[in-house]
Amino acid sequence: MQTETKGKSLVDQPAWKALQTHAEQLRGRHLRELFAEDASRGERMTAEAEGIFLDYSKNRATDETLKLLLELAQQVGLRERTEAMFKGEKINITENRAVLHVALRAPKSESIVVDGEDVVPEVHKVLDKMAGFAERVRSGEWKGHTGKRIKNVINVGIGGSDLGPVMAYEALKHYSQRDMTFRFVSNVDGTDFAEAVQDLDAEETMFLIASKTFTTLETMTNAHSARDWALSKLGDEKAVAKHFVAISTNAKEVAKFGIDTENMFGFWDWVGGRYSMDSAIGLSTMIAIGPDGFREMLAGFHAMDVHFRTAPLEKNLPVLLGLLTVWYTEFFDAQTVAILPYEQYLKRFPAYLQQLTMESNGKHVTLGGTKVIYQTGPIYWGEPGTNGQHSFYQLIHQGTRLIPCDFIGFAKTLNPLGRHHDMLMANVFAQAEALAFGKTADQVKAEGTPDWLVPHRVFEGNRPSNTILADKLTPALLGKLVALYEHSVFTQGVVWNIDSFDQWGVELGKVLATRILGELESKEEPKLEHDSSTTSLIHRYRKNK
Ligand code: G6Q
Repeated sequence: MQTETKGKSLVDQPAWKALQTHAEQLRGRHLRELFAEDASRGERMTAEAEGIFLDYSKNRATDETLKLLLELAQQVGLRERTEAMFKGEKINITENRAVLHVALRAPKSESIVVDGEDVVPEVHKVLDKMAGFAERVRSGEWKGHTGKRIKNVINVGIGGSDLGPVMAYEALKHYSQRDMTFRFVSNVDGTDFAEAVQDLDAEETMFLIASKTFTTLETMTNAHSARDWALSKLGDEKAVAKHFVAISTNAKEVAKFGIDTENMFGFWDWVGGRYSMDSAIGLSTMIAIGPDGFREMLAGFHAMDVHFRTAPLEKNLPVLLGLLTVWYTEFFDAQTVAILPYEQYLKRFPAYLQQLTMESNGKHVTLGGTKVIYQTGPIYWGEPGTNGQHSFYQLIHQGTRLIPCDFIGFAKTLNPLGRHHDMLMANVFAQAEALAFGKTADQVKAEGTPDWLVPHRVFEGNRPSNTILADKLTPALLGKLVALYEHSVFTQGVVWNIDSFDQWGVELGKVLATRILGELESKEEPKLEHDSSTTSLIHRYRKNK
């Protein structure tokens, strides 16, 4: 088992030490100076691949910073660890699993062997089965129990079995079959299910029960409520076969639920939940945009995989993004990263990234099990622009915290409407500029501001951001964008020497509530053995429910 990266703790790597010293020197420097000293900075500190352009010049970093960060990547063995992932080695050591979301988008011609078996043909077999099914639903050939066409698709899942599908559906709505309705039920709060079905006709509704384990409390509860709802309207057990399909790795539980395993779409234990939107978990996406669109998305993912695996580190988009995140997290005490898409269709992208990044890198021990002595995964958050500008940007501009931002924008809109798109994009550029350069007291005074008001109107600037630009939002582009962040997260995890692919914190939540549920539901007064706070909350709830 690997303990510390190449036998050394991160903080003992020569590049880490050099970065510490370098960060001290750079801390007092302003982006205004860095730009003034170097006229080519804005053009030079950029990278482009697969139609994604990254301007990282507005970061508090110099060529020296990048050089040291890239050295660090080499010293921690980023390349070797990347190869280990792509080759199917069991890099998720706490679960003894390979980490092969890259196999989900590998072309048929590739071969990736896990436990002596090439997984690529299996991947394509499932994709073909999904495609056949999606076509039948989209064309109306697949009929509900009473012979009506399926018009409504409801994905029932949570976490990785929900956030990816919702995000992708919203992102690619423009390409979706518009005479169908897609909804997503995740919360065990009955309101989520009740609202999702309240205006739907059960005869025209299909449920996709998406759960890798098929044991997740929330999903199973919602799935049973869906079954009860459908059967109460359709009145026949046989209806399940026409209105329910399962996406899971657990055929036994699927059959127990009453879904014919013919109507089950499988995946594998080497696909982590938060890395599964391009597996069968993406069935709702495929029904929405069609198999061709889905394959375009996979091709986009794959193009970014190849870029990540082969492009030189200094031109490698995920590597650059990942290393800059490490830079701020470790040396500038940044605690969060704001994801700011200026594209309405990406409205669920920040929520999706929250799981991808925080479930992956929210870890406090190294692969070897020792407590880290540095910070790991930052908090990711965000909202689409320009809405955020009228709410939390105030704190990013003038608050006391350093919040690196990723702006995401497109040259073309999918909905041209007067001047809207130019206005939207003007805001991207203006915000990034204002954050970097700010407004000095002299500038504020020159505007005729009274002295007492000047400090309030000063913008310090020197607040870092990346700007990510692409042509327009397509299925392929979405695949590239998601893979960009997946591999950025991987890069960060390799530097921090943590297992980015387990989630013991989530597992804990899965068992904790069960005991209390019994106590809330028991007819007799339960004997409670909690702390005094939990005990009194349970008593209060039992009294008032
Ligand atoms: C993701 C996590 C977690 C998982 C959900 C749903 O990486 O493991 O978010 O996706 O808990 O799990 P099931 O798909 O097994 O229902």
